[in-house]
Amino acid sequence: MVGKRVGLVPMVAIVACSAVNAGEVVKIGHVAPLTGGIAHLGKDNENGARLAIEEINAKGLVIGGKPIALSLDAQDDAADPRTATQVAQMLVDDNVVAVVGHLNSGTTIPASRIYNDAGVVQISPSATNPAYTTQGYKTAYRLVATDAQQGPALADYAFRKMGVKSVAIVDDSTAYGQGLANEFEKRAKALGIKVVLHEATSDHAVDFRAVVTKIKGANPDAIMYGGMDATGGPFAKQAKQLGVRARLLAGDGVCSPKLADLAGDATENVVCSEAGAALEKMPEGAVFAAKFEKRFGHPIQLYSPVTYDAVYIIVDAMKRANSTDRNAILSAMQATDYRGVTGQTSFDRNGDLKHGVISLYRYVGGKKTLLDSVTM
Ligand code: ABU
Repeated sequence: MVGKRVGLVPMVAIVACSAVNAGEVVKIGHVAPLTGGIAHLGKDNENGARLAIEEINAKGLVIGGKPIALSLDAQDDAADPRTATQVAQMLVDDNVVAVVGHLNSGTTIPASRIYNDAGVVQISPSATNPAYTTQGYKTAYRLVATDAQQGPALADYAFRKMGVKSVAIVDDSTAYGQGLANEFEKRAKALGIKVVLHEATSDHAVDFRAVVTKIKGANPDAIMYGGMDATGGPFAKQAKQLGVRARLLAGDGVCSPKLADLAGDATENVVCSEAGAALEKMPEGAVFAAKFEKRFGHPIQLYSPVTYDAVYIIVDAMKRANSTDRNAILSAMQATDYRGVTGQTSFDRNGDLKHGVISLYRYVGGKKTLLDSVTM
């Protein structure tokens, strides 16, 4: 059994005192960037997982006849692929039974080899690059749709609902930003949208004036930005400042409430997607949002409902396996059929959702407003 015994309290007393003094501590890892430009998204993910663990512990968890206390082993990978693999190895060595993470595709994918080698279930709540689940790793699971769904959904919306006929594409050269931009480009071209240029920047870029000037010269109907809000916000702002009137299309990495702070009134120009159901369409979305805000003192950003469900899905696997052993959890994962805050979760044979959803938004008065939902 993984974990360690706490103190020498008799078992009867342990059970009577429920999870507060439970005998067995079982660690679940969580990894996301807690430093750097997207730390707000990382903390949001972490807090979703934390809320689930606190609830489960408060209710009391018994597995294999033993009371269990869950502990969140929360780590920072700084959105850096190398740090991600180091942190993954540390979590494996620290005997976590499963991991929720990582946030970025560029960290989730390299870390997945380490979890696979150790037989540790990994559930990414937000990495959308399709390659994560096509490596043949039995440990890799994902709770959002992929960019092979998100990119085409954005292009379809731009073409059919916004009348976009020409587009400039800019990506941040990451596994996520570049991958999403490429998926968007493929569908855009198939629809007959003219791609006037495709430029690469970086996920640390702050000055977009050169690329924006180039785009201005090409005068497209829309710009598609593949990247996160930390760079997408300044990009949108600088485009507006330089007089670009094209609409800005972006994926889930940009589609946060914080975009309104980062892009100012240029936010009104943005149409973005989330790789999951909209909070208002989730069966327990409003209840979750209220609980989260009460606990942490601020609203959710993006994928905290997903990390919350990820913890419950791991615990559901533990219950069905009647074990907290890594291998037993892994064996039970594939048969998951769990109804949580985000809806019903079951996995295909790669570990992807059987039924992904893409939600499309715009910003009205700085607030995300749902435009459309597409079931894939
Ligand atoms: N899906 C958006 C952010 C995470 C990532 O895939 O890199």
